[in-house]
Amino acid sequence: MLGLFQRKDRLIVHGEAPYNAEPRLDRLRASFLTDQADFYVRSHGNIPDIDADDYRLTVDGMVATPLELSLADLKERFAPVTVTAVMQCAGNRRADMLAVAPVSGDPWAPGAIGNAEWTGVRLADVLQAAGCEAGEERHVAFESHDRIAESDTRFGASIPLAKALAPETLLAFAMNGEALAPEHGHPLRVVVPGFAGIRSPKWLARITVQDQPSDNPMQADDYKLFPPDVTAETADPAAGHTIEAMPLNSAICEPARGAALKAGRHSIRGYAIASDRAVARVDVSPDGGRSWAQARIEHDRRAPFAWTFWEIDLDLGTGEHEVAVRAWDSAGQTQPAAPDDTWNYKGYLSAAWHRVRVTVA
Ligand SMILES: Nc1nc2c(c(=O)[nH]1)N[C@H]1C(S)=C(S)[C@@H](COP(=O)(O)O)O[C@H]1N2
Ligand SMILES: [Mo]
Repeated sequence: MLGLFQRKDRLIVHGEAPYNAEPRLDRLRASFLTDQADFYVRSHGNIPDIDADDYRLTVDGMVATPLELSLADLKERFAPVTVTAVMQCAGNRRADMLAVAPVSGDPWAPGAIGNAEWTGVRLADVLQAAGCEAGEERHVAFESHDRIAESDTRFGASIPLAKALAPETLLAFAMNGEALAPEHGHPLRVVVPGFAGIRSPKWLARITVQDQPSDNPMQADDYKLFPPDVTAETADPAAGHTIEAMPLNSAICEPARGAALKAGRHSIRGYAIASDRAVARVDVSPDGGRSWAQARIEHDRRAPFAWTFWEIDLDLGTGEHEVAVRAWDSAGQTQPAAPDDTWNYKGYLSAAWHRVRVTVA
C-alpha cells in the first residue's frame, strides 16, 4: 500500500503529527461515496501500524461471557452488514466560528465530513454473543491502540447502550469495499451513524460494557458543547453537553469561496446532512439570504444516514455575490443564519448558513 502522504496527496493538511487533513470541496462533491483517498482524517495521536493477522478484540465488563476475537472470528461468527453513512467531525466548519472570535482547534473548512459504505458486523450482535446485560444506565466504552498526544493516554470514548444496540452501529473492517486504510482505523473501527466522529473509535482494542460513560479525557473533558459565555478558563467539563447526535448542516462545495466567475448561468452544488432526520429541503440564495430558491436534492431513502447532495443553476450578473445555503429537516427546522448564534470557545457544531462570496466579471 502507498504511504500516507502519497495516498492523501490531494488533501489540505492542518497538521502532520497528529495527522489532520481534509479534501477540497470540489473533490468532496465529486462522488456520492467519498473515496478513501479523499476522506478527511482526524487523529489525536499516532497512526498505529497493526497486523490484521495478530489483531484481537476484547469484549468485557458487564457481560456474561467476556470475548477475545480475532478478525477471522468476527467475520465467521457474525453476519456481514453494509451501511452507507456519513462520518463527520464535531469541528467540521469550525473556520466559520473562528471568523467570529478565537476558538481552539484546527480551522476546518466544510471538508471534515465524508460519506462511505461501511462493511462490518453489528455491534449489537457482538454484544449479544457476550451476553450483554440490559440495564437502565449502561454505556459501551471503547479503547483504541493509539495514544493521545496531549494526555499520553490511549484514545477512548463511549456511547449509550441503546445506540450501541441500534442496527446501524457497526464494527467496520471495510470502507467502500476496500480494507480500511491505516489512517481510517485498520483493521477495525467503530461506526456510529448520526453521531459525531469522536464516538467512532478507530484501531479498536477493547469494548467494555459499564454503568457510566468512559472516563477517558476524550469523553469526560473534550467534545462538550458550552454556552457562549464559557471560556477555556471557566469551563467545567462535567457541566458541558456531551456531543453525540449532530445538528442539521449544509455547505456549498462549488463554486469555491472567492471564485472569479463569468456572468451567466452557474451550477451551485453542495451537501446537506440532517443526522438522524431527513433533509426535506435545501434553499440557496444568490444575495446573502434576501431571496431564496429551492435546489434539486438527491438522496437515497434506503440510506437514512447518508448525506444529501443538492444542486441549483443560478443566473449571476456582474458584481460581488454572497451565495448562501440553508437546509430544512423533516421536523421543519432550519439552520441558524450566522455563526455568532451558536459560537462556543471550542468551535464545535458550526452549522450556520454557509456563505460563499464570488466575483462575477
Ligand atoms: N482511535 C481513535 N479514533 C478516532 C479518533 C482518534 O484520534 N483516535 N478521532 C475521532 C474523530 S474526532 C473523528 S472526527 C473520526 C475521524 O475519522 P476518519 O479519520 O476516519 O475520517 O475518528 C474518530 N475516531
Ligand atoms: Mo472529530
